[in-house]
Amino acid sequence: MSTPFFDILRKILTLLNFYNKIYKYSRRCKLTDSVLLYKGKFFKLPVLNPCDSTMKKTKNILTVYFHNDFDGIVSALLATEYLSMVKGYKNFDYKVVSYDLKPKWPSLKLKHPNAIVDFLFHSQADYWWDHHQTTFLNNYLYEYYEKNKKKKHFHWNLKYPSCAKLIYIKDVKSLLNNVHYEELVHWSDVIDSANYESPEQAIECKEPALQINLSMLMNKSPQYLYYLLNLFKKRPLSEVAKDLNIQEKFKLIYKKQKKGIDLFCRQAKTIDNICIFQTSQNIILNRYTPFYCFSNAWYSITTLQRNDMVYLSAMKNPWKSLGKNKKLVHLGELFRHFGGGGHRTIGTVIFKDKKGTKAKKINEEILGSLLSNSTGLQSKDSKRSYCAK
Ligand SMILES: [Mn+2]
Repeated sequence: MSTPFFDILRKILTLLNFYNKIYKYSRRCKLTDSVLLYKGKFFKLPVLNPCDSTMKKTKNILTVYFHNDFDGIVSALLATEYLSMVKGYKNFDYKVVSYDLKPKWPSLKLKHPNAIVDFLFHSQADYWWDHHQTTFLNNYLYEYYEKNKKKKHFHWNLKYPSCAKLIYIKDVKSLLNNVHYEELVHWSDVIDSANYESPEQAIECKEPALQINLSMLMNKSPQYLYYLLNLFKKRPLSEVAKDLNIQEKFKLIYKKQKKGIDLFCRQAKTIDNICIFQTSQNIILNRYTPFYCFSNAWYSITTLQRNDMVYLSAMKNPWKSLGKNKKLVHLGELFRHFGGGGHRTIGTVIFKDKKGTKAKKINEEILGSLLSNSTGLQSKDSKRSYCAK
């Protein structure tokens, strides 16, 4: 049956169907998307907008993921040097990473090309350098590293005190012998492995590198770390440390640290060369304060009470060897019994404790354990070395 009426009706229906398809498709596409109608179907076309002209440029930008500390910054700088001199990259973007990222790090999508320095291994890494033992978050990542380490530029070596040293020795030293970089690497080693000559060096921060490092306690924003990276690139540390922005932060944190030292010195006690300190005051305490105040102490036990929370830690004096007959207490293991952890020479535990009864009990047990491992070998009790000054 073909009358003009039905012909018109069919055309109207086809048109309506057509507009309906366009409407439905446009809901799925962004307004800027180009659409091609072919054999009654719609196809999305590759976007050709102004962004496209920058596509080629962005491809050449290498993203450097670096750890948010002194070693991380120097590592980023040295990796940049290698990647530009050897691999020909000209443009770099920097992303600061911290251990807060740990839970989501393995599944995080990284930009390519990239380099990761002084931080956890990632299966999408193009270039990677690290010196941490705990760098592989799961077995799959370790196996992936083992399989690809020869094909890709992956460097993992635990013997280096800093990642900066690893990059410098493996990839940079042969390209340029730069006194300025040697200085940066030296201080990365000292800071990252806490290898200070004395408690005075660690606390008083007379060296430029240590002042810069302390300033980061005030500000660890990506902007500030990137600011430091740029300064490290251009000037020696003695000049960088004079920067007013850095000095302002350093002086502020140094003043707060000094208050902590004074309180510590007034209130801490020693029992058989074990230095004990407890406070509920809101202070900043440098971890080496006990051995700055009591240089003869073997160990320190520190309890900080903030509101309901207790931060309890113990540390071995890194500048004092215990002698042949003394058994070193593995503090990390000891603290594991109380739900904490740590390394051989430092143990920490954080818990909720309103009345302080739990803190008291743990304190006693730790003290008991340290004392029983050093009985009969105590030297004269510690004197207040700092307060005497
Ligand atoms: Mn490091």
